Amino acid sequence: MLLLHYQPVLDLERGPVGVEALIRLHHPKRGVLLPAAFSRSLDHPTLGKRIGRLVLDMAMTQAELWQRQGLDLRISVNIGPRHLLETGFPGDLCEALNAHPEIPPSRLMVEITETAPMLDFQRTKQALLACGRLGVGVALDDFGTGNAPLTWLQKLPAETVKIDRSFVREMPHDPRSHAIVSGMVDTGRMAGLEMVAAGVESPSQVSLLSQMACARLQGYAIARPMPAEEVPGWFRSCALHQQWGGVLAPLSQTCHA
Ligand code: G
Ligand code: MN
Repeated sequence: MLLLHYQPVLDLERGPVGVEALIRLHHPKRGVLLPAAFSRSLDHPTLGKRIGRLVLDMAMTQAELWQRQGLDLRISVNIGPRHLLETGFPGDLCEALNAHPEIPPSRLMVEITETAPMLDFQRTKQALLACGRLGVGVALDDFGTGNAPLTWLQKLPAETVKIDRSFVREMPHDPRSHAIVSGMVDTGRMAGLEMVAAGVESPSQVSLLSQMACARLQGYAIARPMPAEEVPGWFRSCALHQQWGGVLAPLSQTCHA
């Protein structure tokens, strides 16, 4: 059975801002499996699209449940290249939004990796423009690795960029990774983009990112992906902390899931 876990994104100045929906498979014998264990199904020509539609609907249904509990969360959904590049993708997005009218489209964000623009740049651009027309946000995920050129920052209609965890991981002990992250954060800020550092695992990474004024963080240092029912409690306990800048110690004691 497919299920979603949710990983919070923390803004060091404003507190927690949203969650990313992460797909998992509940295997009767092997327990909860990560996407790598069933990537063939996710990439499958027809199954990939069906899973994508299901995930959109599950995430929106969950957002609606949280909203009824007074929790207005921005929710990010990872969209695979097969689904994004289908002509029916904007229609699927529209359907998911229409099925959950209580959730404003701006609360939904679509995350895409480099694969879709590498396969078909123009079509990716059209799909992302369609997201924008619907009022849905767009994030470029795992940014900076593989073949993601800076032209994409220039030409793709995205307002959020997620800095790949490989740079964040090396940053404390590798000056080049530090320089790359710092450069990406500055470039993003000057371009009016919202920069999110992904895979933040340690207090030293948090303090370096905070010094660079990269306010949005996601990773084990903030919270591990968690089942939906744990999310309201996590947000409540985090709301008790008014000061976020560099305060990972109290954060990890109370908010670490
Ligand atoms: O590329 P994307 O951001 O969609 O990947 C999310 C995946 O990364 C999830 O499967 C999640 O479990 C994992 N993840 C989340 N936070 C961390 C982290 O701090 N470190 C590492 N190594 N993996 C993480
Ligand atoms: Mn993602």
